[in-house]
Amino acid sequence: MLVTNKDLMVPARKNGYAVAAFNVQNLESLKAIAEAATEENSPVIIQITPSVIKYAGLPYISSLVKIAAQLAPVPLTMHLDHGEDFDTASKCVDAGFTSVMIDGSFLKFDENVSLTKRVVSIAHPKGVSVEAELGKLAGVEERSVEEREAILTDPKTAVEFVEKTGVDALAVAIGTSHGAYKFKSEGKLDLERLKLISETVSIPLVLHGASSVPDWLIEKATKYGASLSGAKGIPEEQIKKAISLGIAKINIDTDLRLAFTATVREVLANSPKEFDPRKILDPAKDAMKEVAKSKMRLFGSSGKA
Ligand code: TD3
Ligand code: ZN
Repeated sequence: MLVTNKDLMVPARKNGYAVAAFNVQNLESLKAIAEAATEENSPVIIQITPSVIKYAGLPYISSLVKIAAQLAPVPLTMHLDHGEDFDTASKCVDAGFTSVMIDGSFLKFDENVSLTKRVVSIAHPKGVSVEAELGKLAGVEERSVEEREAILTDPKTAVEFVEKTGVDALAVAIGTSHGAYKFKSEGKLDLERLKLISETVSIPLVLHGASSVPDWLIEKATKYGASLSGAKGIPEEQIKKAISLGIAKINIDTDLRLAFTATVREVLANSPKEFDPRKILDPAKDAMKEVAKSKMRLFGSSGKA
């Protein structure tokens, strides 16, 4: 069934686990996630970025997610990830999304507040959840204290932002960034900052850029020809601590992409005579599913459907 992000995140924060939010691009990634959620008896957030809307087309991708939700025996949501402007969010609300993110993190505080409020004003009357972001997802290694303060989420401002906008979830910047190259040295989150935020902000908190980029995936991809030296993500222990401090939604894209393409490389390398796309994509879908299942277990959402 199709539910809202709020339906999934509020019990998660209350009970100390997090719901995985996985990005989908096509039939294979969607099936990987729906099957993972079914096998783990876990709720899951299916998210779509504006660039996927351009790639697949809104009617195609939203119809696929709706069918997946109808068929799945576990609760699924259809969420816009990093909605870039009011029009995109509004189109997704009209297309039946049950949650939208409006990412005004690049704007000045007051502009972020007013854009977010505008999205809340059209989403809430239709029962659609809204996620917003405060602070910037950028690497903070080797930066001065002042630079870090300008990038990471300020706990006092976070309370004010949530009160002024009425959002359902807040994405915080605590040292993560998107993609496979998050850190040069050891991967580390600003958990002290997260603790301060969660002491005063009671709505569910969201962790973007949360892929762990595990060595075994990099090794597999590299074995079959990928060039990914220097890739580094967030250690799983740090993720667990973040969940204990109020993170209730965790965005994962990179680890799924790595799992999928490493397997495509493996199949092509081992079966040079193969040219049936299904024979290449089905094992890749299964590899993606296994990574999704392991995230559900790590985040504690398995069995919570
Ligand atoms: O919002 N997302 C997914 C879309 C970003 C482009 O990949 C994330 O926060 C995912 O983060 P990660 O660590 O998987 O790149
Ligand atoms: Zn993100």
